Amino acid sequence: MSDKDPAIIALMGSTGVGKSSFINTVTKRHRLRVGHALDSCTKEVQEVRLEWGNDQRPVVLVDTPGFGDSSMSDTDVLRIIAKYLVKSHKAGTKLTGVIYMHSVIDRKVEGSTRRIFKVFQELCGSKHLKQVVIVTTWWDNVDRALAESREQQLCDGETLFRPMLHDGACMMRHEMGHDQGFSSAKAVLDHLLKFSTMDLHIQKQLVNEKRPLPVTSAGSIINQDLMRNAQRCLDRLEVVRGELNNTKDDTIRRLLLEELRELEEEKKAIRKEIKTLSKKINDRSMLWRLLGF
Ligand SMILES: Nc1nc2c(ncn2[C@@H]2O[C@H](COP(=O)(O)OP(=O)(O)OP(=O)(O)O)[C@@H](O)[C@H]2O)c(=O)[nH]1
Ligand SMILES: [Mg+2]
Repeated sequence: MSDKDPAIIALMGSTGVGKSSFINTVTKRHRLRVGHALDSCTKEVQEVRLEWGNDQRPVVLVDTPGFGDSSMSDTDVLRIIAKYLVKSHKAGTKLTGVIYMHSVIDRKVEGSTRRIFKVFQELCGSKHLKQVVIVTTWWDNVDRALAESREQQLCDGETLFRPMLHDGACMMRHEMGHDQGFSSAKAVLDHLLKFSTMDLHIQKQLVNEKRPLPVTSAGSIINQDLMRNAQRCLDRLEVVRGELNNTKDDTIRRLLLEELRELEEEKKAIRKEIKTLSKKINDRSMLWRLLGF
């Protein structure tokens, strides 16, 4: 890498944790749109270029759509991120660091948070974890002692951040403080800019091994969830249809018909997600055959 090549740092995480805000803080300008209501905000990958530090080092911060979006599935988000990573890998522009953002406002670390982090973990792989920082946000919105105890739990929990931290990633805080968060964001960037470039696990799997997205380590987590949901949906459809055939009670029939309608909608949504995850027709028809869709 020459000195002129920009250092590329990607930001990932759930929707609303403050990825776009972090970039705006770093640039000291409102370059990216941030969310205001409950709706998710960033819908595509956006690169923000800047000159960083005394030596005006070129840096590109890569904003990504958040997982758990109100209008996009996690499959859509993973596909958008994967597409960007493949394109940049093929163009020979490698990443220098990755930031995973997590809000300390999350009272409980629920199933979806664990799943999103697992996808992220698999996307990174186990090499170069020194170049990954888990950044906690929203410190100003939670009682300090409570936020600190949550932070401790996040590091201690066997299944969440601990394995990644154990393998070299680090955890840092992004706090508003007296300068609207600039110094804490600066500390994160300065830390990552010490490293040279690297490939993420998913880039190797998609580009070098030419794997389709559903059979990458990250894609397969979403794929398995889709399969489970599809199976549950199909099983329930069968039960509801059976019950409809066996009952004459109008009230029960109305309820069953309502459930049938909802299940058909869910089946349609799962089918759409399979289509998103598996662009190649062969992978897709294999999945559909498997599910009897
Ligand atoms: N109080 C507080 N608000 C924050 C913090 N970080 C972000 N916000 C607010 O949270 C909202 C969402 O922030 P964004 O930066 O759009 O979040 P995002 O991670 O980019 O979300 P997506 O684009 O949907 O993935 C905005 O209104 C921000 O002002 C924080 O640390 N503290
Ligand atoms: Mg955003």
